[in-house]
Amino acid sequence: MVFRSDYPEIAPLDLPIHEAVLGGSAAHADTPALIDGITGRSLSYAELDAASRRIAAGLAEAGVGQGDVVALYSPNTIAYPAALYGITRAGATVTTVSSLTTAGELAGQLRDSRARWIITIAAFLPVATEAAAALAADPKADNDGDDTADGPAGIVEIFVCDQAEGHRSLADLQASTAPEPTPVIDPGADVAVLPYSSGTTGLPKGVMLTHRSVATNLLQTDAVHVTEPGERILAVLPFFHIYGLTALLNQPLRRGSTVVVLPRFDLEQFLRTIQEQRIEGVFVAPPIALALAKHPLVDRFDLSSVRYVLSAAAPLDAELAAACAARLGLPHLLQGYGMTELSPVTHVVPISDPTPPPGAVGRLVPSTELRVVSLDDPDTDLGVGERGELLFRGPQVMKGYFGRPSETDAMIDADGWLHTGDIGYVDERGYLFVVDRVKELIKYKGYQVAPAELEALLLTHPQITDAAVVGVTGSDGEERPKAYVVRAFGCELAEQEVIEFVARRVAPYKKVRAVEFLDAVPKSASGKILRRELRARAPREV
Ligand code: 4UW
Repeated sequence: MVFRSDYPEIAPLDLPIHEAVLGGSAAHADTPALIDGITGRSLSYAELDAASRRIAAGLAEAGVGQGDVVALYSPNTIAYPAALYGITRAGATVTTVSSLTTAGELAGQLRDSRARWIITIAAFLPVATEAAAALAADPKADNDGDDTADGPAGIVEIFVCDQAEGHRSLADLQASTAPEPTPVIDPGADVAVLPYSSGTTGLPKGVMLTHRSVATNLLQTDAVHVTEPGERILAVLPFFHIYGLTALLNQPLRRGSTVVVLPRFDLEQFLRTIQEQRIEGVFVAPPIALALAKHPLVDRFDLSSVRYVLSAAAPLDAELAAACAARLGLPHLLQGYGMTELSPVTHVVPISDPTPPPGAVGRLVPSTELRVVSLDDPDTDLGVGERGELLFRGPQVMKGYFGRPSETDAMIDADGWLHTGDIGYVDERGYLFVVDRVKELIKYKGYQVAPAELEALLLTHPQITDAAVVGVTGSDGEERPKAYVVRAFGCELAEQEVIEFVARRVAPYKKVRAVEFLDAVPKSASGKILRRELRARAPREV
């Protein structure tokens, strides 16, 4: 059976994302759009709108135009959205980069996305320039695995949001006297954002989200969860990830809310900011819910302004959610479910439901269809209460993976259903429960870790002949990457050496947290790693 949303159908929102988000900003021109949670500096809606327009003019003058890709590589700052919407106003696509990235990872994303400009901050210049230099040294912009370069390689210019010797800043771009560009954007075809996700298998890939899919998903989410004009929400989850980009920027800025920005998670700072800024809406991933439920510091702050806490991006234990809610004096925690490839939202627990079932990730947003199919026979559709793989169809399904048609076809079938690799069931009230994953993806604190990426890296070690990485869930409920490694004959490689080898080369959240040595990695006849077998071997031991 096909599960359909109970909410009335909506028409697609055919607007560029900067219009969908800032088009109504004149109605709350003087309201603070963003407040820096540490310095207290703020930017009004009028200032944000004007800054994004001038940045677009400056970028266009610098050569950025329609069809170009600009990498936005910055922690959360109040300047981030001005840069983001400045890029889209210039008609270009934004590829968002993890602020924890290494130079090697950044070079890979720049090359794959064919980004030719970087907007970063002064503190990140060493990594950005090293990545740009790596590209210049190897100019072959091969995006499709063949031997021919696919397009112009190399970074034209690196801008900074703040100030740095030898680099133009956002202020310099805003000082441009060039006219604001007027690209003709086709919302259904043109790609607004290109975040990276490994999806169900393999390496991180550029997820093409059109203006229409991102804008329409904002409307879809409105049915279940609305932030109010003037409402203060806390933005500590990273803007580069689709959860932060949507829940902390696009959605609240569209509604005229005030986004209080923190650059990273520090529990004391987080709690103090909630108290001082009288935060009403808090968006978290499960590790923050855990801290809120258990950490003694929480009692020292006045958190009475908080009206709701919403958790998403990784499984949240129902008891932990209840403990967190009770501590904050809330009736329950809200949850949402989404995926980069789904722009990202399909389910949210409605803020208006006084009694959502514990553990549920939400109800279907409008104009979205869900099928639950048997794991044994994908042609068999399952009904209420039955567990299977979740398939979605709707306007929020991505356009595809950039430059990877076969990976796109493996993810979205001929009838338009996107296969998530998640296992779940729908209860009799229409609430979705996510119970497991059939895909390789590991989630560490809500961040994506692609096993294939770590396996490829491990295989570059001269003393490793084979490797497999799986997620193992610890007694605290947190999933962590664990490597199973086959050592070259006669080698004495130790666990710590493997951990350090990986740690030096990847963003901190991708670190391997445990290593076990094997004689052989278990594989199927076709050579696929039997990940379930490895996961079953080591439950709860990391
Ligand atoms: N419970 C269990 C959940 C849950 C979950 C996601 O990194 P990605 O591609 O994307 C995200 C997006 C999260 C998101 C959810 C709802 C929402 O409102 C919002 O923004 C407004 C953003 O995490 O990882 C996708 C994968 O993460 C897992 C699941 O495996 C999914 O395929 N996941 N939410 N509540 N698991």
